[in-house]
Amino acid sequence: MTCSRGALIVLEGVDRAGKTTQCLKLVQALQQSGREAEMMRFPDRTTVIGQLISSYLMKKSNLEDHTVHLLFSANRWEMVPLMKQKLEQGINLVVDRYAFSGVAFTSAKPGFSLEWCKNPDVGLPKPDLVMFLQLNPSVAENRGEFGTERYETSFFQCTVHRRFEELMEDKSVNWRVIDAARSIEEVHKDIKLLSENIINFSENQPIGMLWS
Ligand code: ADP
Ligand code: 2DT
Repeated sequence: MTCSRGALIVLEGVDRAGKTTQCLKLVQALQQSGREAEMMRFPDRTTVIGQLISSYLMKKSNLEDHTVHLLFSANRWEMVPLMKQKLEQGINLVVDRYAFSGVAFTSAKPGFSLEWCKNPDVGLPKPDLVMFLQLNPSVAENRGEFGTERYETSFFQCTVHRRFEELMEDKSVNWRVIDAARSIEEVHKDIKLLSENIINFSENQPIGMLWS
């Protein structure tokens, strides 16, 4: 028996744009409507590579900038067999950050081009839909104090936001910009509708390869 595949749906955006809140709500809504759906997040801090990344983010260790970029990418590649298996089983994957965060954050550091940063992630399963939760970093700041992890400063977040905007110029990726300044429910309504549409559209399409 053939079964239609699940969709790969990614949420991106700067810190506190509401990605985690919306991923959780989307998975719940999809499940309630009878669809199979699971959430994933990157970095996945549970693996050996993820623990190296987590220690770096918590400033418990220092890693050279190219090295940590490649570790973030490796942390995605190590999940690819599982992701493909789930998608082929018809499970929709809702992913909190993906390669786009990888590129936006590293290329916000001096001396890193978008092109160099994209390379290690070329060929990853291509998301059927990437929703960018658009929120002015100054509004995001009002959603609570920054934490103590690396990258959690307004200056860095503003540069990351600009890099995301450059990435969104690439029309080979199915980007949708969501106004994340509205209420949680209003944002959710848009995300749910776009997701349901892409799930129906993708079910008989092959899984694509990112940036290739
Ligand atoms: P992210 O995963 O993008 O960092 P979170 O989902 O963790 O963001 O949300 C960050 C904070 O902002 C949380 O306290 C959350 O409850 C709050 N929040 C999320 N979405 C909204 C919204 N639309 N309006 C106001 N506050 C929000
Ligand atoms: P959270 O776990 O709170 O989302 O923070 N990052 C993420 C990178 O620098 N490169 C990547 O490839 C990814 C996926 C964004 C994780 C932090 O790590 C950054 C914030």
